[in-house]
Amino acid sequence: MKTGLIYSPIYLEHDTGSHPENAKRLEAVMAYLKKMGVLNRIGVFPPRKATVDEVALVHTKEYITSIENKAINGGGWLDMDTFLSPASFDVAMYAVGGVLTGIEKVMAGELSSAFALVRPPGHHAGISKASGFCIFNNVAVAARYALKEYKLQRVMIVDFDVHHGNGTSDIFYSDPAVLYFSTHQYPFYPGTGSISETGSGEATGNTVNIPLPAMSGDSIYNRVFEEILVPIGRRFRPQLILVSAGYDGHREDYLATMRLTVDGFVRMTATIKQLAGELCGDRMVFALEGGYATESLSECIKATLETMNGEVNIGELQVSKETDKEDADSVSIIQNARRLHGLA
Ligand code: OKP
Ligand code: ZN
Repeated sequence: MKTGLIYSPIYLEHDTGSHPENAKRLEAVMAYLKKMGVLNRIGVFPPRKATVDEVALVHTKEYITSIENKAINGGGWLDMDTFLSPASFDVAMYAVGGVLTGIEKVMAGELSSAFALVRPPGHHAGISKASGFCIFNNVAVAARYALKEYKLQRVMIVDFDVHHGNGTSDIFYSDPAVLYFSTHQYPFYPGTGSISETGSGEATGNTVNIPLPAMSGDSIYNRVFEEILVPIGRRFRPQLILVSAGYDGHREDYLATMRLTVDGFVRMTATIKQLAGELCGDRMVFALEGGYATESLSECIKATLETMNGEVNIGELQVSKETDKEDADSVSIIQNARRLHGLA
């Protein structure tokens, strides 16, 4: 079975001008996928629009209505970083809907996995708050939708965006049905995501933060995925894996200072795919979060799709070590996280 890409040019209509999170990102990605022949092998499916009731699985109706009204009145800034254009409410409903479309096709067995190439991103959005370029929390709504609509008991969210997904983390902090795993540069925007945030009540242990020092690269991320994500996933036994796929940890990205290369993203994707194969019949849905250097963003997404679709020979990949900072700091973070989460 195949991987599908969920995309529509409607996503270009969230008009943020020259903001780093702008329409050129997806234009560049689609042009590159086309030029490189990827779209001959991976089908493109249009997203549906999410309903207000679906978005309200996470967000308050008051918040949803306030965004709709602000857009009707011409839009404006929602916080210091987050812009709403007149079309942005509709586009944001399609961004949530894109991830829901991916879930529907994967759950129906029409696709083995899906990548929702959406904007605006979602992982900083809280139940009644836009922030960090995010309006609605696309992946969080998708997790709740999958639990409800398909009567699942356990969904795992893997967030490899370079920023901590504080919105997603807050939403599921005490929800035992959702395991939230995040790697992120730390200390860094938005400031949350320390290793000691592990969830609360019945969900204690179901929030797994791996805060990494600036300049971390392929080898340290690979160790984190093999030594922490794999055993955490096997213990939690998700029935579906959702991925907040942000590419701003790439070494060329100008919003952060990590050192990942395309091969690093391939390895992370391959590890997630291996877990999905072992635990949940391959079912995984990726949704775009960050990634602002359009050239590396395009290369990373191409490589992610090819890896998801089983076209990459993982055995031949080298983990580049030269420039990585795999120092005492990051090694001790892995050891501390393993101990804290009962893996060592
Ligand atoms: C969105 B995503 C201080 C700088 C804030 C916001 C970054 C949002 C990133 N005002 N920068 O996670 O890629
Ligand atoms: Zn980010």
